[in-house]
Amino acid sequence: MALTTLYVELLSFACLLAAIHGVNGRAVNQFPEDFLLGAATASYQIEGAWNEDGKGENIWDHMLHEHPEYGNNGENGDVACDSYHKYAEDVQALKDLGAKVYRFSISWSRILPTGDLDVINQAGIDYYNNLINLLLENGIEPMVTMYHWDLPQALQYLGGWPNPILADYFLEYARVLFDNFGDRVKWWLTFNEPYTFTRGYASSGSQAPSQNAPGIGDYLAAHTVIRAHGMVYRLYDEQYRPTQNGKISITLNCDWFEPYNDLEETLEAQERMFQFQLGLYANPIYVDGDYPAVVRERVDNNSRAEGRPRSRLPSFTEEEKRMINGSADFFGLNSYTTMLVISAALGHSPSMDLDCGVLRIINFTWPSSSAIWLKVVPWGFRNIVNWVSSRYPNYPIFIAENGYADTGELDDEGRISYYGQYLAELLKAINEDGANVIGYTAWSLLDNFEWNSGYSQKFGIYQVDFDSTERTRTPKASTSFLANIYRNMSVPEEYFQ
Ligand code: GOI
Repeated sequence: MALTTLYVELLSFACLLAAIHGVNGRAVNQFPEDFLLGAATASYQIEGAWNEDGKGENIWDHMLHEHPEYGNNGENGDVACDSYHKYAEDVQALKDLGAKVYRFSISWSRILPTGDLDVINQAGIDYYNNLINLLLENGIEPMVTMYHWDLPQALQYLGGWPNPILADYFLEYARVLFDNFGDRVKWWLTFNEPYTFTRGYASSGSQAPSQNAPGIGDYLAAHTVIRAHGMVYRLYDEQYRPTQNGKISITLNCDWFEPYNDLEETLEAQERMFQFQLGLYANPIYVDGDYPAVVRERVDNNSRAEGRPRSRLPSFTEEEKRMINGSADFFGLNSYTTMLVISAALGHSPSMDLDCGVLRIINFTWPSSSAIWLKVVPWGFRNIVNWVSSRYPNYPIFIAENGYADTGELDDEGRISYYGQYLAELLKAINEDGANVIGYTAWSLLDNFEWNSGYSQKFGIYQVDFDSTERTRTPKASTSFLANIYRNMSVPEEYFQ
């Protein structure tokens, strides 16, 4: 063989290697060895038993009982998947899926029916102890969300999250969780998607508690939530980490925002959208203890123009900034889709929409799901993971939610295609772009109560028969598809072509 030929051969061999292997020498379709793959749920969406064994009323119970018209055909979470009684079947489903981690949430009012320490409901503690112990017996790590939107109604009577005292109540609740479960739970998330649930103080008819105070109540709620998160992180760090040695963070939601065109003002709008949705929370926690400059400036200016004596966006004290800055062990991210963004003066005055000044557009030419907001845009997932990885470096990322909605069929080709493509893009971000991602919990283990959409939108890897009192769980086609990925720790190569 001529030397030149050998050289060409070597060169093409090297190219082939580069195609198969990413930046870190692992095949691009392979997850890192210690990567945690699993599934997620939330208390109100699956447990049911809304008033059993001493559980107190929460804001979703309250809102949907008072206002069934805010739900889908009057549906609510009174029974849901009945996981309060059927948790052993959920654990079996996780085991069959080959999940290494189960992300679930604890219902605050099942543990503390009044939200305070005057009543501690032992039946509630027993329920979560049974679940946690069964998970561990089956080799599945519990990841606990402390708050997935189900505030004790008793605390809403105090005004809910806009009332700063809620941070103190949340701290005491967290202490009860660490005391009772922290010996076995090593993964904690304080809040799920504060951007989403603080909408409950901005408008009525969708998110509980349905309080109409746009541009004021939502910022006040966010402020309390960020303080509460920081306080709980410091509590864990100082009093529990030395003996319990777990990890604690928050999970924030952000989809990819694709600029509608390449005008400078559109690129600025894209940046603003990221900062008003993600930066509002991530900047204080992961950057410098304070709100992003663009958010501070725009809300302050608008507040002044409205003739107010103070900004609608509160300020942290220097002590609070120090407490909040760096209050996370990793970056929890929920992401589902991509939207187009363009600069626009929209929304009523006052409102966060008007402060932000960005129109989000659903691109109806992209492949759809059964949820109008959820378009299947796998490349956007790679983009948002890389955006988070570069803007908030030094923090490993845990994808706490990602999933697809359909109408519940067992032969769920759409879900298979979604997970195949999205996980392939996630692997490209990890293995080709160098993002440090440590885990992924698919939303959701089960078809469940999808908030305002009730039982009409199905996100489950397992089907649940809501017409049967048994709430029978049945694997879908996607169950074995994901089980293969979870077992092999790799995504089939066809999703990389
Ligand atoms: C998670 O939230 C959540 O943690 C889980 O509990 C949940 O089960 C899972 O997702 C699945 O949903 C038409 C701007 C009406 C404002 C079109 C742009 C309303 C409002 C399109 C775009 C749709 C995931 C409701 C995050 C709430 C669904 C946040 C996704 C809001 C719309 C919009 C629209 C818009 N969102 N959620 N929405």
